[in-house]
Amino acid sequence: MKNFINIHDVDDVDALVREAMQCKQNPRADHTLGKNKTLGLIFMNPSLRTRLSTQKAGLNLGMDVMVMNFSGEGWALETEEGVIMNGDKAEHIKEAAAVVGAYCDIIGLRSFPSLKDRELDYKDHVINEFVKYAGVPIISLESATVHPCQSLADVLTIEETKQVERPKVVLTWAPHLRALPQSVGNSFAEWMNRTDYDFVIANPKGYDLSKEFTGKASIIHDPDEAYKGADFIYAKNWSSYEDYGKVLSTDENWMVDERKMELTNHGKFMHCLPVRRNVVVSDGVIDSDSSIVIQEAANREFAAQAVLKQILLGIE
Ligand code: AN0
Ligand code: CP
Repeated sequence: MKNFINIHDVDDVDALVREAMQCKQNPRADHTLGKNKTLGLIFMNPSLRTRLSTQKAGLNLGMDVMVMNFSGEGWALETEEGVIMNGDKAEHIKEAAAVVGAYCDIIGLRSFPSLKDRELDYKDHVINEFVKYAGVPIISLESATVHPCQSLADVLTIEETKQVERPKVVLTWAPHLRALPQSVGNSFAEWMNRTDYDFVIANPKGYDLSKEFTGKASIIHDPDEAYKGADFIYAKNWSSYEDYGKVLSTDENWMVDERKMELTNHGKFMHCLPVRRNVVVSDGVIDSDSSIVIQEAANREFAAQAVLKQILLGIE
């Protein structure tokens, strides 16, 4: 594997999930593989899980790890071509990417969308500029459009938890006060399309994700209908793709609650975290035995490790 930007970088999802399971069984088994290799983790936005799990994964493989928050701590980056840089941006992304690449063997990068200009966001310009100018493999730690490290951990979590061969998995939109990216939903959908699960997306009208990511999923606008018989309820808020970046609804009927979970087949509750309690999910659900959010977050370490391992094997 050269880069890990989205699902198209993965030939065999099953094999990568099996790799992550092996990392989980013995995290230090390959602790010399990354010796004398440096992992740089660059964050343009906040993070708890991605930052710590990817750092831990690098350490498990014997890598040296450097982390930098660009927002607030780095120079403000200009990302457009050909501009006269006489405004508030001190450094161009071309130099920044090349310089980080000079210090690192692999770079992880988080860069959220603006949620203002759909066409620009969906070009995923910042991460693609890093791919172009850093000269080393790039791992997406959530870009403007997808969050593949999260999705790999999600598939791993479903695989180790499912009670039936072909579970019904429901990605449900849930309310939120702020405008959030579509990345987690997009990514989960495109990874689900590479599995054999019965995959359903439930969201209010006006919140359909791009077909580029939803693929063959059935899209339902009634939560009760979607929850029926579900083995997994995967909740996430996203702002509108159609009316780009807008919060069109905060309808609390879409919050994951005990009543709707009763409609499922003893369904498990999943969320990538961070989650707003009693907005996205009720205390009763997230504190119940059906919640597997901590297992899911813990699996981020092994998902990141499987990806790092594949990339390290490619650069040796
Ligand atoms: C981010 C998002 O929705 O993309 C990160 C999730 C992993 N969430 C928030 O900003 C709350
Ligand atoms: N799920 C996830 O990516 O969490 P962080 O934003 O805390 O990294």
